[in-house]
Parts: sequence; C-alpha cells; structure tokens
Amino acid sequence: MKSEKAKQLARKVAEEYGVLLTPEALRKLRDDDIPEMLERSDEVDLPVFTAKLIRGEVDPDFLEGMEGNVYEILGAEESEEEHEARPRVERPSKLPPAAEVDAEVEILEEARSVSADGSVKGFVAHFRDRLEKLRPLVKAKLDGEWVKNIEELVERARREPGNYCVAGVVTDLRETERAFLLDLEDEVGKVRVVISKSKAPKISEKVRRDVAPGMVIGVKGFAKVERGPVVFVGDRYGEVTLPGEGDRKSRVPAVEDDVKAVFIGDVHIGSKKFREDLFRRFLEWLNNPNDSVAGHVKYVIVTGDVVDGIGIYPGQREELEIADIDEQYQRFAEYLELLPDWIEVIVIPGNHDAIRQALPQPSLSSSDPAQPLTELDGVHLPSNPALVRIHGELDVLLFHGQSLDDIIIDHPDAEHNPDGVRKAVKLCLRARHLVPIYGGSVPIAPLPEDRLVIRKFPHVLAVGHTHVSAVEVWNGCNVISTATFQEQTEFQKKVGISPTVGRVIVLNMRRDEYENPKRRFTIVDLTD
Ligand code: D5M
Ligand code: FE
Ligand code: ZN
Repeated sequence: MKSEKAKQLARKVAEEYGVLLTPEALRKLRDDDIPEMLERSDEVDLPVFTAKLIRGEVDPDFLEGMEGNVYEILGAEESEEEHEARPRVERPSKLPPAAEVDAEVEILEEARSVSADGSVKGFVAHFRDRLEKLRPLVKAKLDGEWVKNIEELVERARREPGNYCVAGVVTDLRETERAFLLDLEDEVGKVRVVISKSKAPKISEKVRRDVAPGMVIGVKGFAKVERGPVVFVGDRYGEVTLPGEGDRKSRVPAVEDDVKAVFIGDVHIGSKKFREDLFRRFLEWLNNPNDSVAGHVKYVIVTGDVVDGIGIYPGQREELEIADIDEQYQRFAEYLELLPDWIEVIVIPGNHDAIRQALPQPSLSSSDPAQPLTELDGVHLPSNPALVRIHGELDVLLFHGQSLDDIIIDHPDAEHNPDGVRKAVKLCLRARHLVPIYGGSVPIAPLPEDRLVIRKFPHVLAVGHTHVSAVEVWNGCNVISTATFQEQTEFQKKVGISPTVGRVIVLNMRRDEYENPKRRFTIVDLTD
C-alpha cells in the first residue's frame, strides 16, 4: 500500500474520479477495474471506498481533514511527529451484523446544570426532597401501624405508647457498648432510636452493616416518651428497613436484535500510566467485523474519568504525559472517531473530568475543554449520574462511583476488591441512593431536588471509579463495575489498590442470551 505505485494509483483515482480509496481498496484494485468499481460507488456500502465522494476537483483542504489513511495513500505532507501522534486503527473492510441494526439511545433522567445556592436552606430542601421520594418506598416495605410523620409519632407515643412505623433521615448514628443509637429526623420532628445489641442482635448487625448517616430508613418499634421521644427496636417486634430492600427487576428487556453493549471506564488519557496500547487494541477489536463478539457491539458506554485531567491531586503534573486539558480531550475525541460509525457512544463525566466536582456532575457538553466530543456523531454526553434507555428496552443507570470509596472504607466487610465493590454498589441499590453515606469525601450540590435518589430500579447499574472490574446479577439488576486503562499509579500502590487494567465487559442483550445468566456477559481481556 505504501509503494510508489499504489500512491500513484490512489492519486489518480482521487484526481480523476474524485474518490478516495481505502487501503483495502487499494490492495484489491487494478487499473482496469476502476471504471467498473466507480460505477458501483453510488452504493454507499461499497466497502472499498471511504464512501466519501468529492464533487468536482480534489480540494487539498478537504484532503487534509480526512483520516490518517488518506495521508498515507496520498503521501500528503504531515510532519513525522503529527504522524506518530495520530491514533489509528485498521478500518473494517466489510460490514458486521451490528451495522444492520438501528441504535436507540434515550436519556430518561439526567441533571441539568442548575446552580446550587450552597446555603443551609438548600440542604434542607435537598434532604426534604430525598425523604419525599423515598418515604413511599419504605412505607410499601414495612407492615405495621404507620404514623404520618415524627410529630405525629411523638403525639401518639405520649398518649398511647406502643408499636409504630415511621420513616426519616438518619442524622446521627452512634455505637455504644450495648446499643446502636440513631437520630431520625423528618420535616417536622426528631426522634431517638435505640437498638439494643442483646435484644436485637439481628437488627444490630444489619444497622452495623447497612445504615449510615444521610440514609432514609423505615423503623418499626416501641415508641414512648421518657425524657424525650424514643423508639426501642427489638428483633421480635421491630424492624429497620432500607427503601430498596427486596426490590427486583423482573421484566427482562425484550431485545430481539443480536446486539451487545460494552462497558468501559477510567480511560485516564493524559496520564503517563495510560495504556494506550490496550486502548488501541480495544478500538481495533471493535473494528474487526469478523469477531463474533465485536461484530455485534452497538453501544459503548463509558463510566467517566475519560481523561486524567489537571490539578486533580497535588503533584499530578509529574505523572502527566499530556499536561494540557484541551489536548487530553482532543486526543480522546480522536480515539472516539476511530470507532465504527454504527456504534453509539455514551460518556458520563467522573472526578478527573473538567467539570463541577459536586454531584450531580453536569454533562461534558457544558465543559469547554471537552467541546471536541460534542462535535462527534453518535456520541451522547449525559450527566453523572444519568438514567439512559438503550435499544428501546434496557434501563441503564450510569454513575461514575465517587461514593464507593467511602462505602468501602466504612463497611465492616468490604475491601477494595471485586467483592467489596459489588457489596458497595448493592448497598446503593438497597438504600436507593447513589451516595448512601453523607458526610464522606463526596461533595454534593445542595440542589432543591435530590438527583442521586435511585427512583427507578434499573436493569443495569454501571459504575467506574474504583478501577476494579466486577459483575453480578442481583435481584434482576446487572451490577457492573468497569475496569480501567490506567496502570497502577504510585498512589494506588501506596494504599494497596490493584486495578483491573484493559478488561471490558460486554452485555449480551439479545433476549435468549440475556435470559441465561451464564451467557449474559462476555468478558474480554485485552491483555491476553
Ligand atoms: O480513583 C481511582 C481509585 O483510587 C478510587 O478507588 C479512589 C482511589 N484514590 C485515588 N486517589 C485517591 C486519594 N487521594 N485518596 C483516596 N483514594 C484515592 P480516581 O478517581 O481514578 O483517582
Ligand atoms: Fe478513575
Ligand atoms: Zn474516579
């Protein structure tokens, strides 16, 4: 292809016929075939052409905007450096099954970039909204005599001490030698909840594992007023319930097409530890129409941290290969351009991205450095978190996963490994909240509406951030934690985090595959 003869042929075809040839075409084409092949070039699918016809004369500016292989064919002037830096992959020479199917991406819920006022008032409204959204769920799960709110609970407990059910936000949680002490609040009152370790060993264990400040919970117990109002919870007559307890997704998405979605995250472009070789291999794999898995991939879903960013942590500069944020996104956009055009891409931001850090993080489309991404076809940029419906059937909740660190630190039996990450994500589902522990390391924007509530139980909850890959089907929900394309950093080494590098998770969406838990996922290890 690089021979002088091939170049001449390519130039001749470009100039005389106004058609750019793919390298593949160049290999196949003999001089005398040209007129016949060109006649068929109106069939857009004809794979031997780049499918871009130049009307009239060959415009050098136009050629300059074309892909790398055109430079190669036509031998256009490109500096050695530019040439080396330009990411490229072998383009498919025939169309795979995924090209025959229409894609469907619908963003069901996302946070628009409204500014938070940051005041106490803002937080009061925020928690009130959280409670309003989650109280009905808790109510549906706990049988007993419900009171309307804590004010009514106190009134009833004073007149007629007894067993009642109430919902509220946990505002304080303490463990003493003999009991767990919770403060439960709602819009009108506050009550102390006492869970005796001896009288309620089971519930104590549950509280120790599952309950944290900021959660909305339901409590059933014996309420009375001593010095103040108290609810005593015992294993025999009481209960502590999380809003998502026992929830499940029973409806299997009715996808008839043979399509797949690939989940990746934490690409960290710009980092010295970015495994460019593996990311390139990923793109090459997707461009291979003969691969029995890749040929069906219709959606690529990216869970955030697409670039390493700048100024994310002290001393980051030393660890950056690309120290310019615009260049980092430019490079990511160049990679995305190499994806086959029948694949739709969904990208949410993470804590390394150039956007507000407080959750919910607005769409990358509102980030100046990320503008190159907005110019690409088939790339969707929802907020973090976002609920997205793909292929008309599958509800995917996307979240970068900033809260998982706090859950793992807090949780008595979760560590920074696949099992711990699965436990942490499942806690989000049970708490029906993406940041179930309030007051940790995750900044939350005090918006009047709490967008971090999991309102709809999803088919998929996909997270990134921990750089640890894990999959589990839990109560009909596919819990997916994506791996990374960043090798272990010095920091991660110090704290003992071993990332999963270069592994991608494929969800086989076609109904019969999906219905069989053993066939639902295909894990592709690009390091093999
Ligand atoms: O985070 C990748 C993983 O490394 C994630 O689990 C958090 C952890 N990490 C990274 N930096 C820190 C600091 N400074 N403190 C605690 N934990 C950290 P990423 O978002 O890619 O940096
Ligand atoms: Fe990351
Ligand atoms: Zn992250």
